[in-house]
Amino acid sequence: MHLTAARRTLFVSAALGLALTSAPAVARPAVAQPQSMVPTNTPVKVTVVVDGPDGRLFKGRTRTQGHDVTTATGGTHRCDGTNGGAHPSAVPTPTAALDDAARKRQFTWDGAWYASFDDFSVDTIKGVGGGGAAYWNISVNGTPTPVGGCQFKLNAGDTVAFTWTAF
Ligand code: B12
Repeated sequence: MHLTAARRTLFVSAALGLALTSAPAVARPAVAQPQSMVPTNTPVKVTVVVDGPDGRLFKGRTRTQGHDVTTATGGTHRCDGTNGGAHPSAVPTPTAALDDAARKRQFTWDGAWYASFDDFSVDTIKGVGGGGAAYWNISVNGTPTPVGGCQFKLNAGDTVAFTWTAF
């Protein structure tokens, strides 16, 4: 039988459509993200504890990420783990967590800025300082941090403690 050009086109199109719809789905290979593109400063929930000379001054869960911090004595500086080149990209940090808890629960803290460490020293919390006899120790999950509070990376669920500690 003789097929017209139009019929032939229709037939070929239908056959092609059927072939395409019945073709098995091809899984796309997972594309690995370069390390530099993985977001590291996603907000995390941590517990912030402040223990003073006469007992607990604060304990609370705080949502935090690395951010610029402003203190009366030290001014405004980044506090996101890139301080001192500690981390290649921004991360949540202990001092930023203290800052977030203080803002949320409306208590004060202060700290001097040390350009030599590219970090704040946490000097007073809720008006309590060391008075030359003590300092605010920073620990994460019970271990004192080997670096200042803007250089250490916090992970979700961590407990960061600021503990008034006599010399
Ligand atoms: C003595 C000392 C302290 C004393 C300082 C007060 C005092 N009465 O002397 C105290 C006990 C308070 C202290 C605390 C801490 N320290 Co300290 N400290 C030192 C040490 C051994 C000597 C500093 C010194 O006297 N320098 C000589 C003077 C003339 O110079 P200065 O610039 O005026 O010194 C001042 C600063 O160093 C400042 N300071 C001391 N420690 C720290 C830490 C940070 C992050 C900042 C910003 C400032 C600061 O206090 C000094 C006196 O005013 C150094 C080690 C070293 N070799 O430098 C570590 C050192 C500076 N400390 C260090 C650390 C990690 C801390 C803490 C964060 C520990 C913690 N997990 O709690 C805390 C700070 C917490 C906070 N509240 O912010 C690290 C800093 C590393 C870094 N890259 O951040 C160092 C280098 C030790 C180390 N691990 O190698 N410290």
